[in-house]
Amino acid sequence: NELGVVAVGFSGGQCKPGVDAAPTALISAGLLTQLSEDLGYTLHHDDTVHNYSSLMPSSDPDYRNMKNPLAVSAVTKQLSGQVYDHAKHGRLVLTLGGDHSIAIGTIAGTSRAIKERLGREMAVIWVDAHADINTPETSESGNIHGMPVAFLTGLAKEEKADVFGWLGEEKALSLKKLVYIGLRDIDKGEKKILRDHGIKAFSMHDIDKHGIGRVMEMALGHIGHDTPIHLSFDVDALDPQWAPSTGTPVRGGLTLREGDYIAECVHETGSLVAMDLVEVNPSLEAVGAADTIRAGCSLVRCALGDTLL
Ligand code: DIR
Ligand code: MN
Ligand code: MN
Ligand code: MN
Repeated sequence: NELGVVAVGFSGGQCKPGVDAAPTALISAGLLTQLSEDLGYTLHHDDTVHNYSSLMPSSDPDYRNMKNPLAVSAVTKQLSGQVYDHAKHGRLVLTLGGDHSIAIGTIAGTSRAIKERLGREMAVIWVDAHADINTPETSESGNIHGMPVAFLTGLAKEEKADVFGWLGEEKALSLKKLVYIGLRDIDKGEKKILRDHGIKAFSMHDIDKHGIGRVMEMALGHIGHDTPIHLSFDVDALDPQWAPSTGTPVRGGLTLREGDYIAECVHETGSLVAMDLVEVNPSLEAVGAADTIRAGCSLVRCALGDTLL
């Protein structure tokens, strides 16, 4: 039960400060202690919340409509190496964000390690109110945390090495191995991408219609038995009632139990190889920060094997 932990204090994929403080808040709430003492993991952690300050460019003008392109690219490139170094040893990798742009690094790192170790393509379960599949051209905000899936799947391409060109030709993630859960705020350009490519997605409508139990059966059925799974969990998938302290809250989301249930089902597959928990922003909604942090800790514990009975 070896667990690699990477704490990423980075907020440059969106415009609100504070999301960089999430790893410290989650760790101070006892998350890592619970994972080692209650769940029995052997932790591999450098006891550092990385802010990648040495990688920050002195100037970072918008490029192809992207904000902070050099910073996000440099951080995610470095992070992909950190995650890869854990995953190549067969460790489960937990990354505490940070905004969701960091998934460019975590998924690139896990995907490469799984290909090398097992000769397999992994699947990604992306739990989020948003699809984060904008290309620089379809994005209305220019925020890269709305684009990670497009870069990872090759829908968005860029030659420049210092603007995600380092991702290279080989796709980190196949569109066929991607499943969304919890969607409810999708930009117009993203809807067209989801439709045109037939991407598997379970929106809040599907959860209302079938219930979370059936939705998880269908989502895991799509991925197929015995496929390594990277779970990328944006805390804004939860309803703001449970997780108000996040940059882009959207009403009508998952209950705390539905979120935990998703994580529990992924654990039960025995195929989880990595998890990201992102977009907790303790500086927003001061009153709700403690609830949001508590919800984040609960999601991680459930994905890592905590059970009710
Ligand atoms: C929006 C919001 N689709 C964008 N995305 C967010 O900026 O591209 N993702 N908030 O988590
Ligand atoms: Mn997201
Ligand atoms: Mn989101
Ligand atoms: Mn939107």
